[in-house]
Amino acid sequence: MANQSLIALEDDGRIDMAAARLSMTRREFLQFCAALATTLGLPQGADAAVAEAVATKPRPSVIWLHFQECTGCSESMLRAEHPTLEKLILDVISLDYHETLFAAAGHQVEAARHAAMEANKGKYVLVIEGAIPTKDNGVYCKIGGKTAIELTKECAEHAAAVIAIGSCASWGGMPSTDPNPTGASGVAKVLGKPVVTIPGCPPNPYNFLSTVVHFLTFGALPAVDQLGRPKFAYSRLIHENCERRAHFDAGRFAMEFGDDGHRKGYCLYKLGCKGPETYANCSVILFGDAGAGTWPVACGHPCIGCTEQGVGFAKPIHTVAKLKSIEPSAYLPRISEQKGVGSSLGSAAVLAAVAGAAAGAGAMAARNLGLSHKAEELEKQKSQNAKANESAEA
Ligand code: FSX
Ligand code: SF4
Ligand code: F3S
Repeated sequence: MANQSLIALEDDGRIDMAAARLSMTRREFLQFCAALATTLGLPQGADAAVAEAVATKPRPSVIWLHFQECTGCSESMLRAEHPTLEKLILDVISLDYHETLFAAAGHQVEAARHAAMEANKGKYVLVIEGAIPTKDNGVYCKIGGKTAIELTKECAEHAAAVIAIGSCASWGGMPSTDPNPTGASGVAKVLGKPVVTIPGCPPNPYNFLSTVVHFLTFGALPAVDQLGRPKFAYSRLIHENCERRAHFDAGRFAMEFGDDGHRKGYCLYKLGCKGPETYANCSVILFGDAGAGTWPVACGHPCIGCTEQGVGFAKPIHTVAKLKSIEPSAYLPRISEQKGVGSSLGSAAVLAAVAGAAAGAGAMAARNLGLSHKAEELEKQKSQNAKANESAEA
């Protein structure tokens, strides 16, 4: 059935302008918004609302604080392999304060934060990266003379929404590892109220982008689970959609790194893979933009459960996981069948239909756009080389 809402946007000049801004064609832009709506599990027709919002709505002001962390969240968001992802993120938000990216320092940068918060009072989104040390009145992390506790409370007071990005900000993550000498805690614990969390160490930037696009489109954050994680991304176990799952079901396991089973791509359960007790969409949308198969398990390393409180940074890496579901996958290929290389937007969309809301078609679309940019660059290079050869021969 034709999507009338999207067709209605065909002659809308604002869509052309937005596509040009993002160096996309109109088709790529609409395709991307449709895929993003699928990722978010939105009903049919919502893709037009997403496209209109991304094209026309004022970008929400974002205040981004850093506490105890490695800056991996910002790094993974801004250092994608190709320009599409960070361009999209920086196009849908107005990053008005970010300690790592700001050129200014000292009082100047503090003044910028105050000015942005004042100008957007009640409307800005507060993003917190890193854990908050709570021991000894929070003395272990101070910025501009204020503790992370004070800054969190001050900035959250007039925020329209608070997002804890990364496992550190979500519940303490790596800095809270036993014996947690600084009392590293998550944002919700410090504020005493729930916030949206996007765990992962680092988290997948597509999950942040999709969350912000939801806020931009509907003025509200997406539905979350009991730990504050958006359901569209964290409602399924990694194990449910893992490409090695057929080996698990058939009892084929790698027993040691580098052994025959490991080299053949067998299941990593016995090496300590925490996929069976970790909720996240890594096995569906993969990770980063470095090419096909880029997520821990595909690279041959067990999932350490970085998105799961009580698993990542809590359980030893090589202890076996608790099985939360033993039902075999209904749609992944059996081990006797050829496995494709990487996923396509089409396969992600089919997966969305089968697996429900959390398939991450938007991530696939952005990835494919990046790959098509790469293909274009290669083509350009080829024709330049051909021309150079022609003129050399002449
Ligand atoms: Fe690092 Fe972020 Fe891990 Fe933490 O990501 S990648 S230590 S979740 O806060 O910078
Ligand atoms: Fe994949 Fe790990 Fe599950 Fe094996 S245990 S199927 S490697 S998620
Ligand atoms: Fe983390 Fe496991 Fe995904 S280690 S990145 S949750 S595969």
